[in-house]
Amino acid sequence: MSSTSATWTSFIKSLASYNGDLSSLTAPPFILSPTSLVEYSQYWSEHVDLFLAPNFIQQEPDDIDSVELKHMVAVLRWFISTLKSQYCSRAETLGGEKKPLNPFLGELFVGRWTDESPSQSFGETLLVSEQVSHHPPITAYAIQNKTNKTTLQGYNGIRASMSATSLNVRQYGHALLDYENLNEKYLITLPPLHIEGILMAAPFVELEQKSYIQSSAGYVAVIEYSGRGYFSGKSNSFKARIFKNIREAEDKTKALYTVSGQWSGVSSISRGHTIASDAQVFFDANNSKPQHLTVKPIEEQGPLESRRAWQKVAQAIRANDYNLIHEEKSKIENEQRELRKKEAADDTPWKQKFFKEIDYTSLTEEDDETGYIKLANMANLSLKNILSGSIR
Ligand code: 0T9
Repeated sequence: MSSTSATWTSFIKSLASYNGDLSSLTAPPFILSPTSLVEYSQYWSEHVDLFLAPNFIQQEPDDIDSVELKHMVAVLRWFISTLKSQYCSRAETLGGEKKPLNPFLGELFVGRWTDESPSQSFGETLLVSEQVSHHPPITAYAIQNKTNKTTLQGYNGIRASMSATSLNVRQYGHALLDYENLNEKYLITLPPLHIEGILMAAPFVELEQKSYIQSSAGYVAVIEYSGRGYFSGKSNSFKARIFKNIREAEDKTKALYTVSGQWSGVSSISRGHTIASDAQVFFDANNSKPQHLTVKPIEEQGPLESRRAWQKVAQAIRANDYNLIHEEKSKIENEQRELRKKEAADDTPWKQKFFKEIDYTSLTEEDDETGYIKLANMANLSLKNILSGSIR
């Protein structure tokens, strides 16, 4: 620790002026991850069964709940199941949160989840993730299951600022989930977070405040996050409430369902606004292993594909070879600089391969084919300030 503590101290100082643009952060090698941020989109679908679950829900004659409400509960369960992958997987595989590789413009990550269902009713689920902006870093992604006409698409950016002991991160962007067979869409907002343990060189993520899931059927889930010493005293805690609509959400006693527990562990669900003593298990992250996607072997990947492009840097990181990391990174950065220069000279600006940018501020609810504006309005969320959870 002693030899690293000096570099760590200077790294913490550089964090003080960090704004979310990864290229401005020079971190000591032991905190570097060999994985690019463009890969993080895969965390949305490591529980494919839960992602597709709403498609397989049957309405029974004696059901109290509408089928749309049952879908909402299933979507919330899927969302909660994504959180451990999203926010704990580096801690689990690398021993702590690490600084991801900063994706270059146009960097791609593609992969697929094979059908592991006993009935073979899932079919394949595909992921394509593309770095659509470099300054600041923005990743766009789509996860699609054609068999069940289920698609998740979204984009992610961050804004960061350092406080005395932690790095505070706001995510901007949103995800849209479309169950075409059910004729239902869901808008998902992204929770703010902070990185704790920085002073001890043992960083980890804690989620905070709120995020929302708005269903096109009206139902809305409000998810509140808390860490150690807040309402349960445990890290990675949350409380989620499902309401008939956003108006009802002003009064917590109107909750149709309440879910409470740890998103990285066990949570329970009860009907109504309190957790009853006979509450059912909602999701148990310890008992539900993530299904990792499969990616082509590196030799078969194209030059823009993340693992191929970063292969040498990743090897250098694994070997802890500081000079080599720097050398290999510089090659990529210089190549990118040349490309931008050439594009400027030829007047042929870079174009996204898989995604198109939509200016929602110039669209009306009717013109917007994505359904985003309608859902954002239903949830009372501001369109301009897409920072998650910001009520207009
Ligand atoms: C979208 C997710 C996001 C990306 C990461 C903040 C962070 C980069 C963004 C928000 C995913 O869907 C979910 C998970 C983790 C987020 C990362 C955690 C993290 O620490 C990094 C930042 C940029 C750093 O690497 C700072 C250095 C760090 C090691 C702390 C000292």
